[in-house]
Amino acid sequence: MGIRTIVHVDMDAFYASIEQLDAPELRGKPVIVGADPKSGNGRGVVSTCSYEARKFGVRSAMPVSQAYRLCPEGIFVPGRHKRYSELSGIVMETLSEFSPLVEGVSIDEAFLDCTGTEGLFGPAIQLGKKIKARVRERTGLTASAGIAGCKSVAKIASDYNKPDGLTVVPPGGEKDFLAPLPVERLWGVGPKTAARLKQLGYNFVRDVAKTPKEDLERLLGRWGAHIYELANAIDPRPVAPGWQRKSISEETTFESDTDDLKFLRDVLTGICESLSQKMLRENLKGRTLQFKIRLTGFETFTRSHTLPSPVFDMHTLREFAWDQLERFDRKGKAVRLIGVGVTEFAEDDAEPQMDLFASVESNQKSKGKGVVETSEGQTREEKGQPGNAAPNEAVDRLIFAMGEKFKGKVKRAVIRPRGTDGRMPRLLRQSEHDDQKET
Ligand code: TTP
Ligand code: MG
Ligand code: MG
Repeated sequence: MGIRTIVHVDMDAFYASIEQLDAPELRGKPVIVGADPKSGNGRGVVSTCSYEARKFGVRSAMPVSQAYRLCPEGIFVPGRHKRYSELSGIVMETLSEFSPLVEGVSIDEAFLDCTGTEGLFGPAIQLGKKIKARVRERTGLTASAGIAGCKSVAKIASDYNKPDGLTVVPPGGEKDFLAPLPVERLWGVGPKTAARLKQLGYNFVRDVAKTPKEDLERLLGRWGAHIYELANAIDPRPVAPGWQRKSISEETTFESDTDDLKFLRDVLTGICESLSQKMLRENLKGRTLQFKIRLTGFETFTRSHTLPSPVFDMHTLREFAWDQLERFDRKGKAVRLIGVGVTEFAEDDAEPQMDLFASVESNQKSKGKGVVETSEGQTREEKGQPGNAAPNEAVDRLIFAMGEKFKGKVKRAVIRPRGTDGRMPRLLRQSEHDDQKET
């Protein structure tokens, strides 16, 4: 592979900057996006905060109560996810002006392969300046960019001089750039691996880089080889275009810790319903289900389970979540947070075997405005296998489609095999879906 020009762009304090963009009175102030701090008694976590708030030590994922203690004068705001994804879309669109190879890695960051664009945009430093200026022009927000010959170094470079930074690592300069950085800066080295490395006497990237690969493998197992390569700026991974969400999840932090099993199950049901609708909207199906639980004292556990084929239906999610909740040994402790997630997205490979015919009653019935009759415009055909997960998916799809159509609650969805007579169709599931809900 020849020398590449890989750019990594990451927006600065993304959610908080958007809040400051939309409300000028927040500019220059410590803005903290996340759960309601409730005068220090709030129970959720911080999503992110403005750089003004970071001076006080506030960070992403910190409990809001702690953020409140560190920064009582902070302006706490709840998140507006629709607005954030809208701007994320504009950012990604803007980046695609610079290369057809743009890989979104999260809501606020992307890789671009700009190899061979010197003629158009000039040398790397000019390219970086142009990208940042264009993002600013189109969104009013600042981004930081890193440019290097591979993804892992570009990623570290974009973070090197935040906010509003631009760091260009010249071809061949990658190892020198990485050498003095602490090991935790390596992309993919989490807190646990970093602690282990330090325990073994590897504090800086240079310490890892000069150790023979075999020694690292012996000390760290399979990870050893990977870490050796990262430290030596060996990363041939291509920029894979397309925005690819890698996981989706939802969680709830309780007002006060609870051990009420019925309540916990109800909360899980709500989470699974909402997750399933989101997955449907984004056309996602995942093979690995995750359950997260946080107990009194902030101890957090996750459990995951991989299925033979990908799912998104709320029944499967709920069955999994309820089962995990029941099995989890809390050692008598109450629950502070629970959540469910799905990863390992994949195409569905189940064979559809039977056409199903569907009809829906909307909530207009309950308002006395009459039932939505099953007729051309109000039915949808779904494919599925009776008795398996598929009909559930079909019902979820249907409720979603009807919810969009009637702009409100869909009270009931019914599915019956196509071609049966006009008698009352078999009811597979009842559901309330409020489509106005912020997702
Ligand atoms: P990041 O890019 O990690 O952080 P950031 O953009 O807020 O700040 P930085 O300048 O350091 O890049 O994450 C992007 C957004 O994702 C962030 O604005 C909010 C959201 N997020 C969470 O909701 N929870 C988290 O724990 C993290 C890390 C991010
Ligand atoms: Mg960011
Ligand atoms: Mg980011």
